[in-house]
Amino acid sequence: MDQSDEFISVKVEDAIGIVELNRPDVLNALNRHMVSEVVGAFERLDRDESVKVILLMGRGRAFAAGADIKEMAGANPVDFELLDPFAPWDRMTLIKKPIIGAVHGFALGGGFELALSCDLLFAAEDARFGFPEVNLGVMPGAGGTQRLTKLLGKTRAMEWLLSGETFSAEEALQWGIVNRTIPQSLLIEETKRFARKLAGKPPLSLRLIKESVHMAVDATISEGMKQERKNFYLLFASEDQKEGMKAFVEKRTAEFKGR
Ligand code: CO8
Repeated sequence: MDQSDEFISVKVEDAIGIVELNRPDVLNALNRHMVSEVVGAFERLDRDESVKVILLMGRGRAFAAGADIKEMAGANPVDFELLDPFAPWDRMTLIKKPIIGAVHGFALGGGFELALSCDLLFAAEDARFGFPEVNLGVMPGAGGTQRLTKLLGKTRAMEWLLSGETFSAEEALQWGIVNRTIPQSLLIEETKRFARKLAGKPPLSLRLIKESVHMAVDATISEGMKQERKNFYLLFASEDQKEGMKAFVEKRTAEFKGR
């Protein structure tokens, strides 16, 4: 889609914007430029009206084995302050369309954080997740300590973050980190099938449901309920609400326009 992308490839297929991490020689280790490309692609796909859902996957034998250690090794705090490497990560939280991550092989460190930035995660049965930063004398920096703890609770998050050990797709499923596990050979096919299902839904509903669910993670129940109600009211200003309810009454399939 954008010829200037060096470390990712992007295409649109059946209303699904597919972003593929493309540094397989280093297990898709995320350098700064690559993270900017991923977020730039998400933003373009978010603006593209022909795209309803975004899918993120990795080429080669891993989803992503973490931030690029070779790029980071010589950094100092002043470099970080000036380069502001987490600014693109912050922009990721502003994407309105659902992002589905399809994870196979390793999702470690920054790669796991990228997976946790997705709205839904489908994992190949061989996938392995973990935060090995502790073994390098550092720690997660793109939300890992916060997101893992919200998902698993303090007890398990402490164990995995302090030990740096990896866990399996099956464990990730049991703990609610991934939505489902799929045999590796079927991962992309099954994830696309689910993405196509979402792509048939009214886009405004998807957008406001996503916003409301994210609100629930950070806000108090009463703040979240207020936001949910406003979003519910807002959808009654859409043509898709009129069409969706009319189609139900007329016993036909609705044709949604995203307005
Ligand atoms: N950075 C740079 N290169 C990497 C990385 C990485 N994270 N992971 C793998 N590679 C490279 C290897 O150096 C190797 O390159 P080469 O062929 O040139 O030697 C190639 O990928 C293949 O790797 P291996 O030969 O090691 O493959 P194995 O199957 O033997 O092992 C492992 C796979 C277990 C995944 C192993 O590669 C490994 O331990 N990788 C590092 C995992 C790690 O520590 N990740 C955390 C990095 S720190 C981090 O993510 C901090 C996040 C902070 C915020 C995010 C900002 C973007």
